Amino acid sequence: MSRKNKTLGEYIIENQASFKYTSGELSRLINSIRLAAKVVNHEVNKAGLVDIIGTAGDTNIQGEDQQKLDVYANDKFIQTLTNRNIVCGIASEEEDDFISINSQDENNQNKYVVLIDPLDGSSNIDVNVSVGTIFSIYRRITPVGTPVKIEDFLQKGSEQVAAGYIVYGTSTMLVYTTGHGVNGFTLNPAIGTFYLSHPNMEFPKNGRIYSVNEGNYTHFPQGVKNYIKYCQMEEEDRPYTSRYIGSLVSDFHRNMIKGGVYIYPKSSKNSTGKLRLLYECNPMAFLAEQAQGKASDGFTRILDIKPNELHQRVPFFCGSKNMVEKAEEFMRKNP
Ligand code: AHM
Ligand code: MG
Repeated sequence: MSRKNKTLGEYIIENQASFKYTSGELSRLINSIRLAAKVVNHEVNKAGLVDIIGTAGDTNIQGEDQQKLDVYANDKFIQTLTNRNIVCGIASEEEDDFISINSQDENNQNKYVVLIDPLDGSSNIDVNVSVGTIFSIYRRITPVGTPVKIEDFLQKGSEQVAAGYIVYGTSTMLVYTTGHGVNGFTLNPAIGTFYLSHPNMEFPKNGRIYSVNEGNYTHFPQGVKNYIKYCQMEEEDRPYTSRYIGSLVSDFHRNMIKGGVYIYPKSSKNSTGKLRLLYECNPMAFLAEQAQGKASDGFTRILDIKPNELHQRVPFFCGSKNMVEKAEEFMRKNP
């Protein structure tokens, strides 16, 4: 990658004026995510070399094993955001409750809360498959200078001011939006700098990839079963190709570049699906819409759902607009 590409730091400064609120606080916040991403990237990349893979012997609120790297990434992001005194609250997949940040400064004027999945797809870590970090940023709704409350976190996705992900893949990328399209930055590991490599990312309107865990097929709603059969049918530009990494960030990233749909539906075993609304689906939905794609729970726009709890789960249909709409058509007929 040549030096003429803009760095993420330069991009943030140049585009600060286009943010809805221009105090520079959001820029500092994105900058601190950039910093934590580099630290986590360093650790993820040496996962095979040192004794860091495996479980930490603990479980998170959903009763899942926490991998050591989940814990590490969680600590790093929380540490960075806390130390730099930028946000007033953080919610994380790895924390049972939200964290209220008491600034040293009595007149803490911090306005932003961050919701984060520090290391998504962590079952892929010990087999050297891409994992990711997902983040979502809101302005608090309770008065500045007071401790944050749950309602600061339970805002509709449409209220997000920024969202993004980091994919730790064959190369490490940070992809984010502040509501003015989606831009992707690739890390040059030799010098530790992110460069703008994918300006104005957009989902192709149509795609030929469907990403769904077909192992759960028998438990899927009839609408999803019929849509999968439709994808496999020998007709027009079909059959489509099936690609499922089991790492939301990576599946989303590939589908945005190549055109495709990601589906994690409800099932007879799990009435609300698996993915978490606040720190997985909402940020991805915001990115999808900013990239001309679409995201719904099969019926309703994800960003319009009013959350009622921090770790709420929701069925997720996300990707190329026409593909999501086709899947929704099947869902309406056979919910
Ligand atoms: P996690 O937050 O525990 O890592 O779970 C989320 C992940 C997504 O990245 C991925 O798309 C999905 O779970 C895969 O689930 P499954 O193995 O059930 O197909
Ligand atoms: Mg996750």
